[in-house]
Amino acid sequence: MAVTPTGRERPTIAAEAFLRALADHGADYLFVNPGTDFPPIVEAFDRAKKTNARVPKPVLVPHENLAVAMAHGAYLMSGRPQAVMVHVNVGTANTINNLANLSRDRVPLILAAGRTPLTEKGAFGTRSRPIQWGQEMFDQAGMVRELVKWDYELRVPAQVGDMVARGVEVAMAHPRGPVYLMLPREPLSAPLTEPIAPAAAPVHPDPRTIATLAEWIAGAERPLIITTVLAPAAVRALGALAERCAIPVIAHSPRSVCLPSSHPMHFGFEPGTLVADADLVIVLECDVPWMPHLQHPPAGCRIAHVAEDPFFVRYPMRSFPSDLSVQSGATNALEALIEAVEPRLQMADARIAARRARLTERMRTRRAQLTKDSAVGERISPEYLSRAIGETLGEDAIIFNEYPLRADHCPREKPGTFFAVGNAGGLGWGFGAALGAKLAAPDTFVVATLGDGAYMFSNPTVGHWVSAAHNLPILTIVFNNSRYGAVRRATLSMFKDGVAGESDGRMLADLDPAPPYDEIARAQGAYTERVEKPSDLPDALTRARDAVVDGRRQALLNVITPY
Ligand SMILES: Cc1ncc(C[n+]2csc(CCOP(=O)(O)OP(=O)(O)O)c2C)c(N)n1
Repeated sequence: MAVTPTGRERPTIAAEAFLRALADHGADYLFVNPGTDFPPIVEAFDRAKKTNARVPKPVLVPHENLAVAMAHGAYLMSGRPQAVMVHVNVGTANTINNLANLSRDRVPLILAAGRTPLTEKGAFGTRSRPIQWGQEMFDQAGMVRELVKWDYELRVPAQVGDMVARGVEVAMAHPRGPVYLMLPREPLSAPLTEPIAPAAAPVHPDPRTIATLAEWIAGAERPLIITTVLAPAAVRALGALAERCAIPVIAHSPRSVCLPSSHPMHFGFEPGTLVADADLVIVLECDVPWMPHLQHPPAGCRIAHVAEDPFFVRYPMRSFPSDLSVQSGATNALEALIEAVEPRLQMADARIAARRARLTERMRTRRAQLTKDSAVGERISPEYLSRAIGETLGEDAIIFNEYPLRADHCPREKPGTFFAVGNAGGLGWGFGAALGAKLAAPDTFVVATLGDGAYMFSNPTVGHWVSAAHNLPILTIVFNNSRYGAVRRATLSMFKDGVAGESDGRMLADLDPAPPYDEIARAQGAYTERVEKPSDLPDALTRARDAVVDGRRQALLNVITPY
């Protein structure tokens, strides 16, 4: 009950219970883009302000796709479930791009949407605008059902707490992922009693499969681990296992730091000859370990898949061979493996030492090549830019990369300091994810490295507004090559000798004339520079970092880098 200014008691409405249930289940924020379905939510937030009820902090985001990206970034910082609420079917439609990214990245999100009022007259909250007829759908959740684990519509107001509890439970159950709730105005504004509820446990490996894999590791001549995304605890465990057993690690299409760059077993990002030579490949939390049309392990090579969901059951087609599946979170699996492998290594010591020596030599060659590739040239190459970012911005900078950063050249030593757009590849993710990370971890220095195409997809006016309005100073670095490089490369990879090749694949890939991104962002209050000369780059990066870290101001570098 809340008390009105006239002393009258107000019964709690379902929207208040909804917000409190979100907070009770660990949602610190509700990223919102509202509409005519929101009056009960607005009322509930205002009541909470008055009564000091614990509810998520409301974060207004003027585009739904950016709101979902922010939730993604906040989760990567906090590990806690996130919540977004949007306007009925049309707002839901605008979330789908980043919802695809977040779904493939297994981020537990409560995506809530209003639903047009169910009734045409009579009930409190009934239809009051013509659009509320047009916005009704036969199956609103059908738009997102392929991307969410569960969906539910509030029909009985008293169920709202249980509905949030169930939604969080499903979202947090491994493998994690988004769920979708629909909240029509009438039940959301109805009076009721209150909620509360549970949490889901991580997945542990079967000891027998771990024993088999430990046996295989101990007996292997040329083992290899390929991974894509790991939590910080798993990075440490992987570092220990790879070091102890001299197993090279490839981070294929990585979405997190998988191993510190300087780790002696970090062999970069392409499976290449290592996979073609291997006699044991451990595919660790990795959906696509190699590109079947380019390479594959040799016949007779043992292949083990270790992941929360080693079968990637939500992928319609995926047929990498497998001799063993270990269904477990990576940290639990690696820790169990380290224990199980040790007693089996006595007979393997000489073999491991010989392999370590071979790999050390190979690493020397690799490092020399990397130094050569990122050397300063006449123009700013993406390799040089990536190295300068890694070296100048410091090891604590948390980088959100939407494609252009060359991971080979950007040293990342600490787990949790690099994240990349997921395999769904929905452009328009990085800027929002970086803003969400800054919100959830305000004391960190957050950097978004974006292609000029990706930056435009991110809805930059909205992003810079969010940065200013919610006081979220981050550094955005635009890799400006005035083109969709990826589209051009794809065209040339198929039609280099076709007519498209004659114009260098520029058709549909050209972004000239490039807008003055720096001037536009400056008009929205950012510290900005346009950087064209390689010699200017380190100082420009330092000034931009200082503007963000010391000046607490958002910054943008428009770096001209032809590629
Ligand atoms: C929402 C969405 N639309 C289109 C694409 C297809 N796409 C993939 S990469 C790319 C170009 C990216 O250009 P940019 O960010 O400038 O990076 P570059 O390729 O030049 O390094 C496009 C359009 C996509 N991934 N997502």
